[in-house]
Amino acid sequence: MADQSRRTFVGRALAGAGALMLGGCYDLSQKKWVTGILGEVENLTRRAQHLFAGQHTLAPEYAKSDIAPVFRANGTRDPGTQEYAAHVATGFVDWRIAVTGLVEKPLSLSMSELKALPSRTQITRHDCVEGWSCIGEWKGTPLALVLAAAKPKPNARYAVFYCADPMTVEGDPDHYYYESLDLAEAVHPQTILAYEMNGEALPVAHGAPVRLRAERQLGYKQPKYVQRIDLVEDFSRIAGGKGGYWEDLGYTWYGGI
Ligand SMILES: Nc1nc2c(c(=O)[nH]1)N[C@H]1C(S)=C(S)[C@@H](COP(=O)(O)O)O[C@H]1N2
Ligand SMILES: [Mo]
Repeated sequence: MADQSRRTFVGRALAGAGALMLGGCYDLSQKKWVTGILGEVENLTRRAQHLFAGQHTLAPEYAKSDIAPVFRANGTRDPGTQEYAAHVATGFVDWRIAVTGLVEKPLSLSMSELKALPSRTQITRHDCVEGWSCIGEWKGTPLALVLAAAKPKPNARYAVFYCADPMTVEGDPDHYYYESLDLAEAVHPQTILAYEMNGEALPVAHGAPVRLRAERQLGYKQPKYVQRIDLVEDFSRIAGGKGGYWEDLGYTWYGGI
């Protein structure tokens, strides 16, 4: 991230946070309801490309030998609610990811339904605006597949991700981490709902049971503990109106690297 002013702002905003550096294909599913999704993905991708021109470049991918021995966890490391603790205790069998809003077919997927979809594995570098990076391997379901299954309506422009971790926001006791991407970024081939990290189930500190990886985006655009994806035309009336928890506090909505 080369934006000096953003870095300075972030540095001030997070003073005391202590940026410690630590060493740094598709397989087809059998599930019946998956049938037809792949064709839908093509339509959706074409439409998104049309809306937002020329966005098909891939983020760099790395070798296994580049994987950081320790991947730093940042922000929420455990949502700490009773509900979340109950999910941890039961191995997330009841965790669901809902797809709502401007879709023809709202969905609610269990983790096993999500994992039954084709997956992608990618070794990428995570860049946080606080000034640290880590390379890790992520496996998950391309978000394009999930969105295509829900059949976005023509006026859907953004995917808003709602997370299970409460954040402290003055005057708003019921506020959770949230983020948003435009549809082009949402259906990018490296945008996945990741449920494995470095070959193991996603740890709690990194967003168990499922977090977003949008590899051309900064760290704060990668929501952990995702429970709902809402397709909207406009996010100006959601929470602080800026499209994400950190955006509402002053970060730019566009978090591309
Ligand atoms: N739900 C949730 N998602 C989140 C955050 C958070 O606090 N809560 N922090 C963000 C930030 S700023 C970063 S850098 C990454 C950190 O991901 P990691 O803990 O896997 O390193 O998660 C992002 N997604
Ligand atoms: Mo971050």
